[in-house]
Amino acid sequence: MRPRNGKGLDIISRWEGNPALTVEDVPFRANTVFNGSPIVTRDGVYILLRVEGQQGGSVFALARSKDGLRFKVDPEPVMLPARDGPFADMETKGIEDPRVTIIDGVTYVMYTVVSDAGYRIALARTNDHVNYERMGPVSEPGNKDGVLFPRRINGRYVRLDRPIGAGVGSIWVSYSPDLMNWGDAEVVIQPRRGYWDEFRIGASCPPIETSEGWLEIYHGVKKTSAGPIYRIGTVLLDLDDPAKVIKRSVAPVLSPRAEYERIGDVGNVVFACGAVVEENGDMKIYYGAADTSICVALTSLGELMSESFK
Ligand code: BMA
Repeated sequence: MRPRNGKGLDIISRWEGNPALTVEDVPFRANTVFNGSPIVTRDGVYILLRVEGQQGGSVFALARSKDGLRFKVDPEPVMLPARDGPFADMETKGIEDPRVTIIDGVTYVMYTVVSDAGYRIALARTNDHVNYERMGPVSEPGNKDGVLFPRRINGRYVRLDRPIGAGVGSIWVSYSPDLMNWGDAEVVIQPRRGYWDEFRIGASCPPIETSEGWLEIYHGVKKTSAGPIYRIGTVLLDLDDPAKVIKRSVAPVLSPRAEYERIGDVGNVVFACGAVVEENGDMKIYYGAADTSICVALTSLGELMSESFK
């Protein structure tokens, strides 16, 4: 099927220059680049990228752009798995899927650390996008897809995450006084039987504040006889109580259709880790395609809010 650019098939449109970044754009030896999170800076839009090395584990690299579309990757990775100190045992198999959130002017990265003992969520912060200070692990093993809300709610920091409980992957919310100790967890949404997100779901982008609620762009997985299909959907959460769901997209907003989403190390995957909303409401969603490249989807906040909840 010839992929069309948007309407009729998907709610959001693919940038015509996709894939925006492939391993050919990475100036050091690597296998793939995917699942990156954007950061709006004074100098343009950067993306903190997951780059998988040829040995199999992932590191983070920084790509910089003026326009949010055409990126140049820094010559060296900015964050490598810790090889000594307290974090080394947690990161033996790499660091994955960074999600960047700025809270009170501080840039935080929630990411997944992977070791033989399992995966868990960790937190780091940076002043310059190049040097990262590890703050610590912030979950038990068996939890990933941690995304921080960009402000406190009722005095507490808030995050969404995806603990695997009884084999079921649902999106949960939890709260913290200090970003390190988390509790009062509640389930927010669960996989829906018979839907595109029936097998497993997880938070994707850090929640976006709108006048109607927190817009969360999440991923949903359906198992098929040919393997899983990862798609992108939306859910709107109450501004004061994000465990309360206002609306959830019935259909996905983006499904793998383009060749670069269908074919790659893990085919049939679109996996967002962040989005940028510009002053005029235009929106760019950054997603990994087939665990092999970084792509951009274009929409506007108004379009996404009106189309995805129909
Ligand atoms: C998820 C995450 C992502 C990955 C996706 C598809 O579980 O690990 O990093 O893109 O699977 O392989």
